[in-house]
Amino acid sequence: MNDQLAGRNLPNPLVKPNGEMISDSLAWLENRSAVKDMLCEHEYGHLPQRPDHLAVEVISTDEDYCASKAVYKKIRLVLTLNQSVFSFPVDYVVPKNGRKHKAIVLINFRGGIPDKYLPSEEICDNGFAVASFCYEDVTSDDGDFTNGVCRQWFPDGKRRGDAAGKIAVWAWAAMCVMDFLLMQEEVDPLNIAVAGHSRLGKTALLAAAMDERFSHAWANNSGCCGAALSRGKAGETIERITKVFPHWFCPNFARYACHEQDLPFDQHALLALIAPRHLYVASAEEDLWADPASEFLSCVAASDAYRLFNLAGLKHGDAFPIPGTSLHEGSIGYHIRNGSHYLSRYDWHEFMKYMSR
Ligand code: GTR
Repeated sequence: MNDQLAGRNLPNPLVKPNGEMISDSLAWLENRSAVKDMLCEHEYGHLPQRPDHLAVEVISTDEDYCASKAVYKKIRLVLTLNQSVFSFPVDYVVPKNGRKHKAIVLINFRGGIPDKYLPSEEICDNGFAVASFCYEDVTSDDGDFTNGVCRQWFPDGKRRGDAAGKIAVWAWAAMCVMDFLLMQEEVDPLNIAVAGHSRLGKTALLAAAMDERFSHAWANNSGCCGAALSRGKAGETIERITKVFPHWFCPNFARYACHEQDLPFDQHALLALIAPRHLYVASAEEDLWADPASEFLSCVAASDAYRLFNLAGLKHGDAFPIPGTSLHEGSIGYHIRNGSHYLSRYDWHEFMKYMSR
């Protein structure tokens, strides 16, 4: 594994720009904001400022959801930003047994429950609360920055080189859902995960890197500019992703198309920002566009930051894991399953097992 990593020529997030080595957890925590700034400046853009005020409007309540095992609330989060108001809907389901529950924020492709990516009954049966929102209810998945919440920040639709891309905006919205969950007394505030699949897996990683209130991050098949290393990556590359989805990133990121070696970091720096909290990366064997090997190696590389906290990071063997393998012992969890790009029941069950440990 070390040979494979050496071949990628990765910048070390534990070395400061002045060459000083970070060798303990305190120095790492002090340097975190510099690493965050670097990722924002060159790749995702700076996240907009937090709302001045957040209110919750309940649209409907079903006290008898799933044979009365759970409560299902449809709500709107009403955010005040510089004197204007923006709101978006959230679906919230919580088991009905008077206990405090671990919770998951799912950034989803669609609203409403259940959904093919959101098996709400099984999630409750495993003892979790879940709050999910549709990413396009926050802002559209295209280059138009004048709609949804983006209208507040980019009235003429123009962005500076380091301004938020859409991934940063969706991550910002996940942080607002975290604000909501922290107001729910049936939620355990120390066990709240952020999760997403594919482009929304990239988003979940950014949300957890930026917001330490998330105790767990789960990126499913997140690939390029998500969990996967950019240097030496197979499948989707920075050149391709910045051509097809330039709006996901800040304008500065286009510089690195075909020049990943010039980036002052690689994706394991994003993962390292989640240390010492729990990180979970899931790959699929046939998802070669995302490149499972680059997702796995990135977890191995990010483990250095966990070791500063005397944590193992990813506990793995000498070979690349084969499909059907789950590595659940460390503070970084990982699995690879058979099949293609998808957020499956298998993925949910493995993640919930990991988060229940
Ligand atoms: C693909 C994209 C990937 C991934 C995926 C998705 O087309 O190239 O980076 O994010 O979309 O979100 O479904």
